[in-house]
Amino acid sequence: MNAVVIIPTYNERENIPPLVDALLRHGGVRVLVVDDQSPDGTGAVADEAAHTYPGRVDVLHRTTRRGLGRSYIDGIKRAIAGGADLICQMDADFSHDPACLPDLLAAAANADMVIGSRYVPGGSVVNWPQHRLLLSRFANMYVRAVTHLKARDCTSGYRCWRREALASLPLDDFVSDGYSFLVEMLFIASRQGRRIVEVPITYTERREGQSKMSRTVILESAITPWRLIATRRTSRPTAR
Ligand SMILES: Nc1nc2c(ncn2[C@@H]2O[C@H](COP(=O)(O)OP(=O)(O)O)[C@@H](O)[C@H]2O)c(=O)[nH]1
Ligand SMILES: [Mg+2]
Repeated sequence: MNAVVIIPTYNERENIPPLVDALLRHGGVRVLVVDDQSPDGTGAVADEAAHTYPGRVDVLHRTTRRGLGRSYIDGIKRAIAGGADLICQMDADFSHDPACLPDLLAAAANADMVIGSRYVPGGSVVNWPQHRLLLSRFANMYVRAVTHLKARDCTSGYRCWRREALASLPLDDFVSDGYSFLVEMLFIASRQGRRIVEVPITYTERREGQSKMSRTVILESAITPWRLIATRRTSRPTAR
């Protein structure tokens, strides 16, 4: 197996060393940290991890405008250029359990895109305050209602893609640059007729560091589904 896990980071210095240790226990897995010049020095901590695990940890230090979507675009391009067969996405904060990674990787044998899902049978959310859970449940209902996506967890950031499916997304034409990027990826993959499956995960609220969820993020997430259905009616797979 030849898999890369892309981890976007902004102020995650406490999380990166234990997360990298946990992920690299799985054979055939490499890690790509995409850091946005975190003021807390996450970039340097990730460089140390790269030094500890030569050839298995790579760090992309972004210097242009920060953003989750932009970070993923740069990371995905690097992962594809690096020849990975399976490319995963996960948060740095341990809300996505590294122990679930083999389930996602295994499910990619019969799917183009695998979603680590909180909202399928067997999935769950631990330690989230009521308002955060309601926001997430509402966001999913909203996205599904507007876009007609079938997935139960359209906003999950724990995912595994087969390389071809990811490489055929028109990354340079994406309309969202924040968290909505995740919904846009799923929407386009679905329009392209990709096989999308969900595997249950237990999502646990972060213990270290702080969430970057903000009003701007929520506003962009409210608008994006409408923009997607307005501008993406004709998306078809593009051979790359
Ligand atoms: N590179 C990069 N990573 C980001 C940015 N914003 C958030 N992240 C990372 O994206 C992941 C999810 O963010 P988080 O704050 O945990 O959001 P939440 O889980 O929705 O509360 C974490 O790994 C963050 O460090 C950003 O602007 N740039
Ligand atoms: Mg988080």
